[in-house]
Amino acid sequence: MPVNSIELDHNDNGLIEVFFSRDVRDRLEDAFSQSVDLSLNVDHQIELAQHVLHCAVGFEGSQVLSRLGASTAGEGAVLFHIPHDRGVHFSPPPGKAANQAKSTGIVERMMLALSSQFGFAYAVKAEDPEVIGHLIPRLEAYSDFTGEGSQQELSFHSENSVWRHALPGFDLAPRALLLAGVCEQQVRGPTTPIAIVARAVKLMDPAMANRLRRPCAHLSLPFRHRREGSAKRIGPVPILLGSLGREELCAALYPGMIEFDEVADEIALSELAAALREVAIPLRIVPGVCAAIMNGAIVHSRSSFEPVIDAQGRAERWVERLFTHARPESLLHFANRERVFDLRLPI
Ligand SMILES: O=C(O)CCC(=O)C(=O)O
Ligand SMILES: [Fe+2]
Repeated sequence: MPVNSIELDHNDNGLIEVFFSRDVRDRLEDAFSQSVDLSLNVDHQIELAQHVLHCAVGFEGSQVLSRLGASTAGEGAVLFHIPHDRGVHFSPPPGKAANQAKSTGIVERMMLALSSQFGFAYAVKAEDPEVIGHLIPRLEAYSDFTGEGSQQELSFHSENSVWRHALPGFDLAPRALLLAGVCEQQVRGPTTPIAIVARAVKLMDPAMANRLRRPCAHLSLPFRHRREGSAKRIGPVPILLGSLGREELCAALYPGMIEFDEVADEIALSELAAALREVAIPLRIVPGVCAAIMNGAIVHSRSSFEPVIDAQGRAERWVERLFTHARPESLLHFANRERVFDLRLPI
């Protein structure tokens, strides 16, 4: 069995970095090198990838991973240094499958393998057709507030916040998200800062923080989830959840996503936003890293950038994203195929 297959580095800012030994990296790179097709047999591919990872890291390594996944170690922000696909310089052009832009599937299999520690891997149909989504800047989405946009900063947000409240009793928001780099925009590429919400709340006036614990906010559905004839927002709901020192933020702070009835609540949110910027951990999601982020305890953002896109529409930046859920039976109320769920608000 491999000894010291995994090493952890605890940063003062709260981020835990995970390094696999040379031997483990080589084994994973070998075992995961075949190209990937996520249109079929996703359960099986996840089980296989997880088995390979566990065999590579051994029992002690698996223990380390499961503690990170259970959040009993750390504050919910983990950066895995992973083997990755080599020689990939561009994303697939619009409309083309990811596996046409590269011949190996190392990043996807690493994400599938790691996802099991954080829950049940899935995607939301309104955003992604397969369990792993592709965050690629597109010219037609240049000024959108989505993962395909680039001109606008995506301010701090938790993912799919509305789905935490939309069906009372069913938390349909991801427990965690994994973000991994496939290729990188070399010049002036974006950053993906993250922030530990509890650390930010500690910097706030407690009375202001308490305002956000009241049902004070109306949350809009993410842009791509909105449907003709269906509600476009829910609320009022609290946006700061949880006990002192372990707060979670359930909101998206970019324009158009949140409305308050009282101006004082808006001021409280700007105070929180400033505190989040103060504790922010600068990350770049580039080849060789996979960030695992507990959704809510950690919020993430993406800086604005000018995307580099060639004449065929291929971007230099390509990030992959996967959600995990803690209670998949809640998702099973919705139509699904290969772990992609068609979430809908009740009429
Ligand atoms: O592109 C990134 O680095 C993150 C994008 C993001 O937060 C999103 O698509 O929700
Ligand atoms: Fe996001």
